[in-house]
Amino acid sequence: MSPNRILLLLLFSFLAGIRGVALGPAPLWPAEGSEAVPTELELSWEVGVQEDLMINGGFESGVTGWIHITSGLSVLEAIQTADAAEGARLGRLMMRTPRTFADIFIFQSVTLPSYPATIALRWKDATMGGGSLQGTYRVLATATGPGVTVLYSSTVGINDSFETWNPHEADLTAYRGRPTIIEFGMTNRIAEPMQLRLDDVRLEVTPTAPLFEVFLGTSATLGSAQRIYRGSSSSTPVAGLAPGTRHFWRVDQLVGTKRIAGSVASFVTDGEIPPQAPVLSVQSVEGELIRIAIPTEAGRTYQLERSTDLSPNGWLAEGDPNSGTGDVIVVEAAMTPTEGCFFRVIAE
Ligand SMILES: [Ca+2]
Repeated sequence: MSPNRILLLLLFSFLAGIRGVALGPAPLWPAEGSEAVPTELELSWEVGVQEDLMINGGFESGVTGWIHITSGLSVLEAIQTADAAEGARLGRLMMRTPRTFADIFIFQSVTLPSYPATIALRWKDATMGGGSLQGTYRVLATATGPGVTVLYSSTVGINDSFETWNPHEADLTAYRGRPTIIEFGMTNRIAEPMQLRLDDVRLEVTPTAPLFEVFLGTSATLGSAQRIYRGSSSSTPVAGLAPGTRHFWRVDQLVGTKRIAGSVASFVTDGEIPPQAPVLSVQSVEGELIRIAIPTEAGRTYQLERSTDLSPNGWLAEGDPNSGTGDVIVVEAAMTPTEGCFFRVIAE
């Protein structure tokens, strides 16, 4: 490693701290915002894979994040892609003036997470040269400890074409927990133009055997009181949920000593909210007149009944049924204070 690269490694290790917001598990079912979800169901999720460690790996923000040491030899730019499905732009690294035995390269320094995980580098490329055996193209990982690994290497020839993107994957698990330089470079052997196109460069950090904790409640605030599952499964059954009610849930992922919280998702259960039995209260008693307050819902009727002894067949209607208003209504009834009696309301 050249002194230049060591210095940059130190510099960018520290910038690496702004990256790496780990992703928590993603809900699979019910999907966020689902409605008419059964009140008995299996919640399921998938392991949270961290994918944001590279800066601008798709070159959609120009060449931001990519370090290009040029010495005037090469040009790095983000150019328009022909295929809209690939995003708007790709990265292009090319010789400015064809020269023999010239190195051109770009890199990023990334601190790979230290929790138990497999780490894969994925990218796709297309190369083009102006002569047969034009040069070599390689992808390297470098860190103190594991040293330099050639993740990929090939010859650049005249027959290469930009028509086809080549997808690649390389294992970086050995670099776990280390500040690592990931470099894409070419060496020219003959004085002909040479070009590398890159897109969708990303690191995927997949936790090894994570534990999950699942929280479920009817408020978006989910704490330990709402925890319904802890274990290594990717699903858990739940039953007896309130119908017609919005539920909130979240899955946290525990890897090593690290907790990675998922985002809160919500769904609405099927069915109507069952009507609540109204709770009566005595508003006032004046002589032989009692006023009873009944909380009501619009669209329902409320029939006050009275009994002197609470016997099952001893209840008698008191006045006419009252229509609910959505508010508290007050119903008056006559009673003899010295005898006492019981009131109830039948809501329909
Ligand atoms: Ca892109």
